[in-house]
Amino acid sequence: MGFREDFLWGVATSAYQIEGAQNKLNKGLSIWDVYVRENNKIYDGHTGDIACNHIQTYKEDVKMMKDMGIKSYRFSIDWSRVIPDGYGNVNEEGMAFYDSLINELVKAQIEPCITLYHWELPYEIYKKGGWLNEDIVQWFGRYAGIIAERFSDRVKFFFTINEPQCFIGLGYLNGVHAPGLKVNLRDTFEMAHNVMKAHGRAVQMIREKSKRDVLVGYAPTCGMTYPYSNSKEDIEATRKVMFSIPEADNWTWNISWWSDPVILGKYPEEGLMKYEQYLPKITEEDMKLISEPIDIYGQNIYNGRCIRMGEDGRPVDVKRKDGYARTANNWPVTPECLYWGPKFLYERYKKPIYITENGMSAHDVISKDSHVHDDARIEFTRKYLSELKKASEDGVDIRGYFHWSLMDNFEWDKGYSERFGLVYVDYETQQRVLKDSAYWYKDVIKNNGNNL
Ligand code: GCO
Repeated sequence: MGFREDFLWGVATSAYQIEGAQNKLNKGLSIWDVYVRENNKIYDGHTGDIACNHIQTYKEDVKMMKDMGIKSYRFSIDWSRVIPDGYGNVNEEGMAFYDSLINELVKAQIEPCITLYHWELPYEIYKKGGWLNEDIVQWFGRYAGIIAERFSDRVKFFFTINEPQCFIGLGYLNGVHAPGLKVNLRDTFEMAHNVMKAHGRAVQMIREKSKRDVLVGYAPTCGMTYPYSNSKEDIEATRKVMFSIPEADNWTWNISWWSDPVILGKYPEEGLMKYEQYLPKITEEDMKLISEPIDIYGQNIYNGRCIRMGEDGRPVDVKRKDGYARTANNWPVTPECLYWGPKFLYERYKKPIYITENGMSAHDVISKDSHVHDDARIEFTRKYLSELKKASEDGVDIRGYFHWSLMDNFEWDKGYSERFGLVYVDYETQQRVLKDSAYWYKDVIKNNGNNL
């Protein structure tokens, strides 16, 4: 009982959020490099220029992970660092960095998991239309193949795209993430379709170029749902809401539009009807490409909505009580979503699940005793992991958990004002301090979660 023997206990980061050295090692510009320089877009004018300086400290950072007992590290490759314009020459200096990082991980017996796209769209591709230009399907595929060919001898796990909901929704609808646009709905649907085709092409290329059998996955996100009570009616209402299709003005934030095509090979009927007037041409060939079989399914899960069945037989959102527990960035603390989310996802998609991100932001401080006492993060993670364990015991095929994040980092439009790490980063000195939660997590890993 509990978690599988070979459960993958990990931590996650992404390139722009930690690497720094944005204009070094012959890196090309990405949309984030440009966006952070626009006026008033990012909290207090912060940028990822230095971030956690990971490009220079990666050896120490890997050692730190080893000391924390971490079994697996999910990191992303910055497309613009390895192919500066996105489609042309490969930048050896950029490749050499990831090569060396992977070697360090292997030496430390930490399983490397690569995310290919955690939002660093090469600026040159953006200038050519970015996700609206269908050529991106081939460009992204080529990039994926180059990475697989070079690293698959040491890397077994490849996740194609991270949170398409966010980079399309926040980047092109709400305009709060790079490139900061508010475009029309038609364009966003077309971009989304290209994103999924690019994912499919990447899966093909990873298989074609890999030097051995690898595991290929996808890492979307979304608000989960959980029932108000264990009554059949509430559970049914919750399941329904989880896969429901929102109104068009909020369309990107959902699960089934982004996962049904990839895993089930078709867009959800409800969406095809609701969004008909905005959709691009969708061919059978597209659907075949999009649903190129994957091995594993990643989900970034942070919180969820509580649902019950209403008197009139329609699901309703249960209002949270005043003073409901929230993290520093005001996200509700809803551990149940790590039970019900994976359970519903597994029922529908029947793929092995990895929680590719979960964690919380807190206003951490270094205490007088030089430690960081982040009890709230320990309690948060204990509760969430206990729910995940329950799901695993109920037969949901859960294979791994990656805490977001290894260390405090650049939280997109919020800059460095949010701290998500198990490790505290003093940005002035680049000193790392293991928070109490890091020691606690080490113990959880050692006991395979049996001491939660
Ligand atoms: C996301 C990204 C991460 C975030 C994390 C906390 O979910 O937006 O994958 O890069 O930093 O989720 O917001």
